[in-house]
Amino acid sequence: VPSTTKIPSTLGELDLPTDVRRHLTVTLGHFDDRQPPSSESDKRYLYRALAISVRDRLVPEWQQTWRRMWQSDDRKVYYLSLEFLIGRSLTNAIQNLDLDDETRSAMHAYGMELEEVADRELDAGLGNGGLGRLAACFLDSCANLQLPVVGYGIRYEYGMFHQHIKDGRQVEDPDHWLRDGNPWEIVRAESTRRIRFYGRTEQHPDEQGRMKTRLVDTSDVLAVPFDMPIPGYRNKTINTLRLWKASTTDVFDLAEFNAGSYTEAVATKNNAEQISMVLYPNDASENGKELRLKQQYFLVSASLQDVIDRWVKKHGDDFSEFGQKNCFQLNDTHPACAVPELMRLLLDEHGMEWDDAWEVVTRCMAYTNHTLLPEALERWSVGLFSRLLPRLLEIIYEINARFLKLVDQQWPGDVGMRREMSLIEESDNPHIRMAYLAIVGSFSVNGVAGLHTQLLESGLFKNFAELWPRKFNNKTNGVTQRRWLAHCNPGLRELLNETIGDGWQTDLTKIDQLAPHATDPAFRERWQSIKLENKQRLADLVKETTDVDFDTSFLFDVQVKRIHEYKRQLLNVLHIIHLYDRIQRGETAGMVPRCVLIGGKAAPGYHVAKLIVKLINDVAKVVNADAKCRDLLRVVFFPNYRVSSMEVICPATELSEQISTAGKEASGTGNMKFMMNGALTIGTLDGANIEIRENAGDENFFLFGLDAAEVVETKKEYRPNDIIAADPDIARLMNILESGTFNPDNPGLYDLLTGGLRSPHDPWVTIADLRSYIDAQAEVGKAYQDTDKWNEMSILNAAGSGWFSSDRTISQYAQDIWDVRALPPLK
Ligand code: DL6
Repeated sequence: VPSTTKIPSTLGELDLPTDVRRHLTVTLGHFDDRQPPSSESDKRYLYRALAISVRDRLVPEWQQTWRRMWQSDDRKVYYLSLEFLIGRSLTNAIQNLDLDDETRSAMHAYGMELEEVADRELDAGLGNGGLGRLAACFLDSCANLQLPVVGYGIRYEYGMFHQHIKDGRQVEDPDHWLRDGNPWEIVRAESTRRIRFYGRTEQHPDEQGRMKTRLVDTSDVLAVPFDMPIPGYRNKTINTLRLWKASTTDVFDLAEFNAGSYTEAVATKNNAEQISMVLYPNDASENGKELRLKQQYFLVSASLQDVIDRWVKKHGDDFSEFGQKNCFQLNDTHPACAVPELMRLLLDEHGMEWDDAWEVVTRCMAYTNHTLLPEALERWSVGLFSRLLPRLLEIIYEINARFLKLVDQQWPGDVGMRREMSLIEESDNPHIRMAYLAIVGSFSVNGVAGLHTQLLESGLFKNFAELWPRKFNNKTNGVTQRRWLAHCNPGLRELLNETIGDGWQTDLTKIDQLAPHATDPAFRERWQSIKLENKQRLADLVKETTDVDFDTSFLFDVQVKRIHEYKRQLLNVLHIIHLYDRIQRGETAGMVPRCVLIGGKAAPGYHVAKLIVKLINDVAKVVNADAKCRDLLRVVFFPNYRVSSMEVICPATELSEQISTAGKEASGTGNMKFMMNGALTIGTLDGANIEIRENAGDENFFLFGLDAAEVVETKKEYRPNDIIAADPDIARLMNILESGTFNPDNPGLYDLLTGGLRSPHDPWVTIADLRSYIDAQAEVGKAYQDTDKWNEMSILNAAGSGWFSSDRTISQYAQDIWDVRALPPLK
């Protein structure tokens, strides 16, 4: 479309109901448009027709935003991430485009509520957990702030697995989220890129006779881009998430096909397409798989080529300003190959010299770290790298050689320091340390919460922080209040709008105006009745998915996140067993009735995490079947926890469990979603909990456990068996667990877990924190009994959540790291 052409805000003259009908019958060829739709499949057709109609309404502004982006010479940002945990798009688009009334009445014409239709959308589960969901929140905030940011990721055919529970155990099913098609994507085949794997390097003279390196005999795969719109909030800005799908270079090997080797010919295609077939379902472990490295390089190479191609069209081969005008934010080390790949493109394909190319690279790369667990730091074997990406390995060696000279200058003659800081970990099977590569190649390195950044600087990356103190900075995470409050908690949204105006939806700092209302009895009553409605909505969902009755008069106590030892779901279970023990012994005075919900996925290869899932289910089974517990305790393991279930869980939660071993959780973001929705936190001094407590007020936070420094001290002389023996409550609950109460048919099943708890080498020091946790839970119970006080604390938590908007986080990235401004209006 020529840039002068005015694109109408709706395509054609059709109103929404007519448009839906047209898409249902003409675009989708669905002939049965009876009202209301009679089958599940009819409802899915209706969802798609509505989604396409909404998409029609954002396409014109999407095109305009794209033009605004490229007409300007201002700096651009590319957020490179192997994960974008988007969830659902329809209700988000409806909210941000202000189409609620229209879409609602269009669905009424089909005898359907909007929510019922929207529920047919499958989550885009292209991420594991925190890191992927953060990327999605960030894109939302970038669009809200109208920043020139493009997200780059992979269009996995299968997202995060679907978890179902069989006999208490996690079973994984493939998540074919694209099975009905994806109305939100537009394929841009014209921007397909070629990605080159394997092969070998050779030297050749360029036009000026300089020796240059080139890759030959490679095995190539195509990267085909699919664009997804990221609508800003009512601001006519629609940013882009570009997801790459792998495709073969030739549909079939014709020679083989003609020779009758049909299977072999098709295998080539399948091999190539495997790269974008499935998301690796690991959050913080299991590195080293060849296909995973292929995915990483595939994303990085396609995205860099995309950006460079656009640059060359405008600036030719002059890259002198490329570093000033472009910035790549690496979401953890997964896209760290961007450092040597950009070097390769500049050196080998655009004729630059090393120093100039390095200057460009180190001006435009920035790295975010998301984990303190050393086992989660990526390392790739040199052997694998040399086969798969031989030219990149040569470049990494050269980067390392030059970097080690700098280390020598800083610490002359210190061989130990060279070994410690080298990008190559030397051994019989040497490995590349991807975090070090990312640090050396970036101008900025950030952690995701205050404590996390401090611990990176003083621990994991200490030497680097000493060498380059100004590279390191903190950017405490945030979440988008538009999804995690306005959309998921309509009752609270309306109350906030009425009380403090609707400005908080784009500026969450305004939510502090709630504080004075915390002591107003009438306001507290409304606050509580909204919570009650949300609890009923969750109770219905729990009943539907697990057949357990949640009583809405009980305290709703929730822990949802990936299942991992450091997150200590086990600590939560031990407390449940303690309550169960008290009930059995009739010691229930002052006990507040609770519904405990735990949800999350365990990595399929993580045996201990899967055993924890089984234990939670077994404990739930015993508790829920026990008549004595009926009035005091209910427990569920909520299956297949995902973005769309959190949208129901978090508005209903009253107590948010953030109980990781201090010093292990980088930040957490679920903790922020709960806080915004008025939950109180029981938590350790870990990750962003510390900042949550500061903002909510110490008196509105249930603190327990060792802090990070105390954890380190405790580990020096840790004797959990002594703690157990000295504390009758703990001794009894351990005895209940160890005597097979929850596994009568499977003796010894939980020995691995109980052995871990009792081990002096337990890295998570669960028993050390148990007494303090039980006591803090008792405080929670007491506080809950004073309803007025509890509501006051709840309101003050929401009022203190302004800091945790991803708009704040992204403004800080934009100012301190990216140095970018809002998109100018269209010329
Ligand atoms: O920064 C987002 C999120 C943090 O909130 C969590 O604390 C952290 O565990 C998570 N990290 C990962 C680890 N993946 N890697 N590497 O998901 O990041």
